[in-house]
Amino acid sequence: MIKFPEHFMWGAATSAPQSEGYSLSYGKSASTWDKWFEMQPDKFNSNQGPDTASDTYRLYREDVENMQKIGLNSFRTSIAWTRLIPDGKHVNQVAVDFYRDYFKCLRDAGITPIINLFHFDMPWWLMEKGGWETRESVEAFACYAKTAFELFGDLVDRWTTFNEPIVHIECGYLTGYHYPDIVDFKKAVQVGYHTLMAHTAAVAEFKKVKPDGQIGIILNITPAYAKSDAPEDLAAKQNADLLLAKSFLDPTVLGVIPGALVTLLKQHELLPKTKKDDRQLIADNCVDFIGVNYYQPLRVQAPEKPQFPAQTPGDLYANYIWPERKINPYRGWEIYPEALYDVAMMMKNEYRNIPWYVSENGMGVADEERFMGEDGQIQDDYRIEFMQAHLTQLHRAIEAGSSCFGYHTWTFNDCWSWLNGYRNRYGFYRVDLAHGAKRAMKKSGRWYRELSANNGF
Ligand code: BGP
Repeated sequence: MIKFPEHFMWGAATSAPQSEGYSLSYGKSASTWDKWFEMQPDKFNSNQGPDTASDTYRLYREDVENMQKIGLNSFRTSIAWTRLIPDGKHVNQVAVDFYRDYFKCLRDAGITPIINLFHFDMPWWLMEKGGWETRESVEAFACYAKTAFELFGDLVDRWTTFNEPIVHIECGYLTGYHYPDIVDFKKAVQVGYHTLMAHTAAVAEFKKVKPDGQIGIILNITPAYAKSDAPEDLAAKQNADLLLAKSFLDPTVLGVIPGALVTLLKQHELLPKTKKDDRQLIADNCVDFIGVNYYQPLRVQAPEKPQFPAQTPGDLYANYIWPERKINPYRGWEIYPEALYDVAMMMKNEYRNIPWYVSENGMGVADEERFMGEDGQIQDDYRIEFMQAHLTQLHRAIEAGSSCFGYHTWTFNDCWSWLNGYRNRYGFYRVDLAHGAKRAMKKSGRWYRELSANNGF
């Protein structure tokens, strides 16, 4: 039997925009998702917009009971900035009451809340001023963060600033999956820089408001795997590592932006606008822990005909499909549990063995009703196998000394997934949208209860 360390965190993650619903009710203002859906509903799978989330706003008490039934001892969700401070200035008391009761319910049930501040949900009022493109966003985020720490700091000890900052940068400014849906490498870098400074400013506020708490950031990282040892492929790997992993890991854990990243951006005329004191602020505000979201490895090769200076990241590295890969056909993502070992060892060997946890890992599958047994339960054995394979690699890394303190799956209830709506399901509980978002435990939920009770499998 594989046993995990004492007090290991067994949990699951979601986000406010994907779970709460009531996206424009109870005083909440629009985020870019609400506006984008209003402007271009056809972009969204089955016309499912952000209002079609899993109704957690209404059902959170039942959800907390359901968490207990599958043995969760910890849970991550986020606060919707647009619910808490709808106009950027005034706190919405209805939101305060909701989040306080939600977090209190979690604590009373023995479930440690980990609360995140930004999960791709940019307020529309700020987007109208340029969103993360403008430096004003840094101060606005710091003010929101401080407010949240003050309002909920007595109930929440562990906080994170951003979920996967690379994703809103790439998807919004390079690949068209998030608003504003443009392709502009230079703006993408500036957006990334302001996101980093917003994170840094929030950590600085946290240290003042809640010095006894712990703050981290959630990153989607793995080391990049090069197609071959040819120098061009290795250069592509280095570029990908710098842009996608080290860009946030180095400043947040080690307190410095890597010199090689600055050189690369300079060569390609992509350096962002900065302020004099930024470097010191970064150095002074490292995180206490890291969350690693891991779904698929990053495989790269040298780009075929790169432009100089680079117009997109595709001029610095190209994606590579490993011929032997195993794939989740619904999501199109490679399944490669070994990378979890590699990222764990990277945290140990290159990032001062900082405490970290797996903050998301999971498998999205379409049309899961195909797997419904006679008793009405979804028999999602594929998901159990997926978790077992990843946990085996994680355990190997812990045995080798990596400081991993927990494992959270994506996700607890089936939830809304951006442009993909409800196509792929990830939850331990099925959500029946046709019947008032009714929840039903899948086989994986039962398995997770055993896992958590035995602290291993
Ligand atoms: C992560 C995000 C989540 C979630 C998950 C699954 O990158 O943090 O918000 O959506 O991926 O991916 P998807 O929903 O695109 O299938």
